[in-house]
Amino acid sequence: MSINRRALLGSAAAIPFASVLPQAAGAQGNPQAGPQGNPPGDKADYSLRIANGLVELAPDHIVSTTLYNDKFPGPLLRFREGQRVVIDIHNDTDTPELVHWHGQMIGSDVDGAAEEGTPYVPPHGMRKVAFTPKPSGFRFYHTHVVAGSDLNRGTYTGQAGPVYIEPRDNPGSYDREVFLVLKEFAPTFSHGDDMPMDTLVGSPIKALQDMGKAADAAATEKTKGFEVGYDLFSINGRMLGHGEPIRVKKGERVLFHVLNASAGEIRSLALPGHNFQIVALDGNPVPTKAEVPLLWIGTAERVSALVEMNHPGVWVMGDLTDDDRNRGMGIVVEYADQRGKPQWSKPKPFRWDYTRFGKPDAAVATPDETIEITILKHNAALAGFNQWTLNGEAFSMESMKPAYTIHQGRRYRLKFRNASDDIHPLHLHRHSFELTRIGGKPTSGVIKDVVMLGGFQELEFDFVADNPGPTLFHCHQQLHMDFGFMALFNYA
Ligand SMILES: [Cu+2]
Repeated sequence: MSINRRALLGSAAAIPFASVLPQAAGAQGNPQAGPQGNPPGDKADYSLRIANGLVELAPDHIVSTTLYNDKFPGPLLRFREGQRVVIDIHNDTDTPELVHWHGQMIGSDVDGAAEEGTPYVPPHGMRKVAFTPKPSGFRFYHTHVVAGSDLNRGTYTGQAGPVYIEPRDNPGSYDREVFLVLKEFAPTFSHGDDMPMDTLVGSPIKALQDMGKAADAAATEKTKGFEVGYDLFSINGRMLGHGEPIRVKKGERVLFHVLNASAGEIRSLALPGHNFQIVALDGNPVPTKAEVPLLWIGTAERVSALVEMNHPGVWVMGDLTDDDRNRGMGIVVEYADQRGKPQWSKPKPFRWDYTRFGKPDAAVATPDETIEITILKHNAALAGFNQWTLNGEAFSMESMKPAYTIHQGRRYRLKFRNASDDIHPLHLHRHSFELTRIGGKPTSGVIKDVVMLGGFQELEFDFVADNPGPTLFHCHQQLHMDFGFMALFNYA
């Protein structure tokens, strides 16, 4: 059965954000204008307004934060691949802002990272941006400013929203589409270390553990630095039990597009009695559509998964961590004609293995160059915050010195060695990459823009330098990127 997705989206009660209609109906962009850049005269297709506002997570849990268009998540923006869009970004706050178009291959001047040279949207000002969206699939947009020790800035706020770039061809068959945005609110600093266990396949590497131990021994501070914890958890801006349920019928095939919009948490998601068939990771179709019992989603990762509704009842689709789920990280899935209290049951432990979704033969192109990057944590080295170094260097926001020069057309392999116990969601701007080795296993065909690197593990991915302009690489944990875990690639 095939149903018009746009019509369904408009009628789906479970989605609290309506698709934003283009302001100028039928606006095709201006084919005469340049392909990218700042088009002062062009009429906007969309507008985003950055302002402080309130999110009602539940009647007794209303939080004040910075939002796009006065809601969380920000409006779902549906673009068409290859069709230029013009967006007015208004900033009603007192501080400069940046909107990053995560996962798109666009120019450095509009990508939304100051390190790449994107101009800020000035306080109480606006900036018009134009770009040609690509590639197709599930992307998102979020703020890219430094938060540092300010938990009212950066991705700790409510500045995140989904983007869907319509492909030229419609992939796969499903009855309807549901977007889920996972997000914590009310952040606080702590010294707790609640990194989830049993998340990723692969074993710690002894040499990396030794390197981590040596760094700990050399550190003047013996205790680890601040971490960020949260009081409130939500899906689509509502705590579990306080939003509209996802209403389904037996036999329906529902395509879930799940975005982890956290500032730094790794999330899990399970629906008792149901499996997820993974069709795309970070919006890119996977070569092997494997079924999994639950999802592990790193910060800023997206998972698109089909669920066949074949287990009638009223269920909690939620996070595996009881505390987080009980404080809101879940949504009710309700079959037609089913009544009663939503049921949860804890799934068996399941470790995420990206290679399950790769090509069976794992044959991969040979890179032109391999760059090795070793990641080290320096306990509480910066006024109580952990400092992060890549090959011994912490990124400097003052000098913004590029770490690597790359050449257009060349294929680069980045080999990461994680000498820390943290899982890092590694993100490359303006390019996609192909996983070539992870958790000790070779793979190919899995195309992503964020990937989780396990504690004391290694991973390798390849990217082709095919989008000239300064290009930022960083850990997507706000706390890590703000304290050194970034590097800039410049094209020769
Ligand atoms: Cu990190």
